[in-house]
Amino acid sequence: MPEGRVIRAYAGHYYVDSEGTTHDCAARGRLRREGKDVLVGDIVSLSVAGPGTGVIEDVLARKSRLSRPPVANVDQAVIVMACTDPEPDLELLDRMLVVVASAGLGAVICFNKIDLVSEYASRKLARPYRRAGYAVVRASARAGWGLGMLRKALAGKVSVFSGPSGAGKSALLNALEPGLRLRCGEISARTGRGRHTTRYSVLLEVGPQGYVADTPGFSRLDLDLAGLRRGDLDDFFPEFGELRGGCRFAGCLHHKEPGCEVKAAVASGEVSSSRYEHYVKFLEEIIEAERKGRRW
Ligand SMILES: Nc1nc2c(ncn2[C@@H]2O[C@H](COP(=O)(O)OP(=O)(O)OP(=O)(O)O)[C@@H](O)[C@H]2O)c(=O)[nH]1
Ligand SMILES: [Mg+2]
Ligand SMILES: [Zn+2]
Repeated sequence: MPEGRVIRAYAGHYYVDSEGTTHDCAARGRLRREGKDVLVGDIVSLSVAGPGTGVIEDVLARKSRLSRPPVANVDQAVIVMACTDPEPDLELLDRMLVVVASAGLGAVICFNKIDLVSEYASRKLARPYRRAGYAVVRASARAGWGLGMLRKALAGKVSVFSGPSGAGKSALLNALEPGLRLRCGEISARTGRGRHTTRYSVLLEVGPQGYVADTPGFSRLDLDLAGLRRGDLDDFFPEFGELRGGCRFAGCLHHKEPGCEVKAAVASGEVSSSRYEHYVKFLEEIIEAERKGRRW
């Protein structure tokens, strides 16, 4: 039985990409009775009924499931920050990196609008993240720079674009896939932001076997760190990784403890002080949330 990926769901129709064709499918009633809903992003098995039509027979196990937007099997978030206009919000970027990693997803950082700043400035922004081991793309949707790298990062994966309004998420998608401009317009017209009918999402095919959800993932609502434990936060700062072994105390939070190797690396400039400041801010937030949680 062929398998395919649900790229769009609308009013009981599921559009399934399988073997190079998009099939307009219904779902077997049995699936609903078994409590199996079909989400955009799902891998399904289908029986082909006629040319371009079929029936979804089963939903394969999901790797992940996002609720906003509702998409299954997302592999990674592409976090887009403008180098300027609007000014980059590095605290938001670092927070998103923690949230994305704790959701089990990969991250790609895209510093966009490099056409508006000096090369020195955009490299300076990217450096701490490159050094921490993140995949970083410096791009300009306007000038068409960095698109090859971005396309490569999207290939073969399901991605959501995240980042503040005005960073250039839509512009980048349109630059990546010129045919999208129309489809994007069409989709946003039909989704109509203000209406209450926005309960479906669409995957857009970008590059070879790459899919991007049309709705930005991770709104500010999803960026609460309260679910994390204080001792786990440093797992999500990859540049702390090997240093941690050198801290004097096992379970060092790299905050007020003496003999902390992470703090020493911040002092020597090896670890970015901006990244460390955000770590401390998040840590204090988590500790505060743990305190509140304990009060009853
Ligand atoms: N100079 C320059 N302008 C850009 C670039 N990318 C996007 N813009 C402009 O920045 C503005 C915002 O871009 P959008 O793509 O709409 O931003 P967005 O991230 O999709 O914003 P929301 O949909 O509100 O979340 C638009 O006026 C774009 O033309 C770029 O690389 N360089
Ligand atoms: Mg947009
Ligand atoms: Zn430490």
